[in-house]
Amino acid sequence: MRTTSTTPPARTGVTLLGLGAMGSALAARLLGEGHPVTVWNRTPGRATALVERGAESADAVAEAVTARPLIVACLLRHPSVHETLDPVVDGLRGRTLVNLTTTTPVEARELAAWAAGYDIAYLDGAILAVPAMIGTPGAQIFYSGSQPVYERYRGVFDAWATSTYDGRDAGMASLIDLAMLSGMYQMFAGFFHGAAMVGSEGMTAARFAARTAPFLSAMTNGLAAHARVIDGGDYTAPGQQSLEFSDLSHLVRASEEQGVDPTPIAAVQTLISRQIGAGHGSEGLARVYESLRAEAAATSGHA
Ligand code: FVH
Repeated sequence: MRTTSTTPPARTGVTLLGLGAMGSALAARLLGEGHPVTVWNRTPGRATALVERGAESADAVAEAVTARPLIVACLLRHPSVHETLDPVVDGLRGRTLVNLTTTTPVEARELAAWAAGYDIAYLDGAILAVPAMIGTPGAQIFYSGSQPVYERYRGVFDAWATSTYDGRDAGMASLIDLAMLSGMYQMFAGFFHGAAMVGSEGMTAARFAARTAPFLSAMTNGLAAHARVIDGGDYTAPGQQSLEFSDLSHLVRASEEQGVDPTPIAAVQTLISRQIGAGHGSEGLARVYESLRAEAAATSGHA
């Protein structure tokens, strides 16, 4: 098969920095797919099983970053990336860094700018999977930043998960990831609150989960309709549940009457009350979105 200069070799050599639960899973998957892999971890002793499967273990991070053309960081948070790479940045010049460490969008953009200053091709990534899912169709990894890097190393990325490229803004993958996780954890908080409410009368969380899971799953069918209203900006359009109808003070009261902390549902009621108080009671529930954007814009300049 004729290869072009942009076609990576059949099996790309990869350096994996960070052999925690996720980094180890990423390295193991690449080994299983026949990629040459060099691994490094701050605390020695985490590479044994991977070396037995054929990985090269680098004692020093300076050795690790010069061992392969593609360097993947799977550390802990933003500071750990700089702590690891700042001392060896000269070895990274002209190479490619894919950062799968969880960072905020602003931190991802900072790393992209830092990389550009040292002629390092940079792609940020956000993993939506637990380690055991790596290599299975259910795993997702979002990428943003250098599109040439994304296209050049798709063979590596697709070995790990279903890959999505979210554009040249290096912060976008992280933003989408954290926004989705925000919805997930608020759903979990709602479940924990509901379980506490029924638990106050002796219903087990398991029985409540069996009742509420199908309901919550069905309610996600309404997200697209809310999205159409938000994107269209017309909260007066017919067919919406009004904010007044959505007043949740009775849910807050019921929680308190059961002796259950109403914090999760009280937060939603606060958002609804804010819109009603501003005179939008007859408009659709989705107008809560405008409160959330207004608050953010007031403090971070994203008007
Ligand atoms: N595990 C998961 O389910 C989630 C799924 C979604 C994405 N996350 C993110 O992946 C990054 C790594 O997560 P992890 O599960 O591998 O985390 P740990 O098992 O705690 O391993 C952390 C590794 O990072 C190294 N490390 C921490 N601080 C530093 C530092 N200052 N300098 C250098 N390395 C550092 C740590 O090394 P050591 O403690 O063994 O010496 C581990 O290799 C993470 O961003 C998740 O949010 C996983």
